[in-house]
Amino acid sequence: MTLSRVAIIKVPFDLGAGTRGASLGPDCLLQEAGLTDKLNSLFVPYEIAGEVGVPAIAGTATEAFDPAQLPPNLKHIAEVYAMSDSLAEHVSAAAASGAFPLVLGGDHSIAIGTIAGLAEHYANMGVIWFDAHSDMNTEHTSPSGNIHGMSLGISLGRGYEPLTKLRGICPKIKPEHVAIIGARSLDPDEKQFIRSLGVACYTMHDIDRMGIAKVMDEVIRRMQRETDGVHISFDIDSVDPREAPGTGTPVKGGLSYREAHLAMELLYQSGIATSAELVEVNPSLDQGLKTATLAVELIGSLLGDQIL
Ligand code: 5AB
Ligand code: MN
Ligand code: MN
Ligand code: MN
Repeated sequence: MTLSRVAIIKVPFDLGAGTRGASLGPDCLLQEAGLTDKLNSLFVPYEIAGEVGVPAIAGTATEAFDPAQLPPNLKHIAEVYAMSDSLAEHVSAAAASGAFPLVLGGDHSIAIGTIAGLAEHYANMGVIWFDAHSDMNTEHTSPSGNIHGMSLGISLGRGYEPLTKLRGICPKIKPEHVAIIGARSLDPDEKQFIRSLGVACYTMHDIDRMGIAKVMDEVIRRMQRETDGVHISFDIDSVDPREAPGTGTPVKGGLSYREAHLAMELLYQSGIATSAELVEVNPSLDQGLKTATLAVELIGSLLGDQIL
């Protein structure tokens, strides 16, 4: 991993989720839960390279689509669109500077902008998507209308066109370069889509059977063969709610504390990661700083914190 410099981009945005509060994530992680201290202790050079909050929605959004023609079931689409466009710009600039972009959410809709910015630099980017969910709904299949449940599908070119075509490249990533890890709550149409595209989806069933080490070895080897960069999109709800209660859509039966850490440690050792984002920590639902602290520790493991 080229860790010359980590460019942290804060995204205090939670309008893609059904529950408010993930917007408190970036500051909670950096300050209260000690991410800046962690990076200092690891001697990882970093800078705060930008912040994208809830944008003023005049302008950008209305150029891309006619608000009068909006399909239903896309909650806060104008804000999500404007945030994604601005975030893509920040991430693209960070990647262009040679830094390792580290995006702190925020809800998982922010992956639309992160991946859009990265796609300007990688023709065959791999994405490892740690999540209890697959986030592959569209406005036609979503049971909630919450865009954080659509971001991986949108990056694969499926869904609302102004978002799939954001900044020109569509699709941003190819199905054969994606691996979902930790899935245990998939909507019926998402299952169909995963099967029809042949997306590698390591469910909790697979992890129980194979062990997380074998799963990671398989994913890492494939990424090394077939991709020119690898983005780690880590939804904290991939981890079991006993360890990560502070999140808006918890699902029991998730990754254990050590499984999550081992996955990050193996990624660090492989050196394949070129960017990362940590999403869906909701400090207002947390038990103290339990979930935020876990998130900081996992980022540490991804960036080189080792037991010995
Ligand atoms: B998350 C659900 N599939 O679409 C939907 O936390 C949940 O970013 C989405 O993974 C969860 O509303 C989105 C039921
Ligand atoms: Mn997610
Ligand atoms: Mn999730
Ligand atoms: Mn969630």
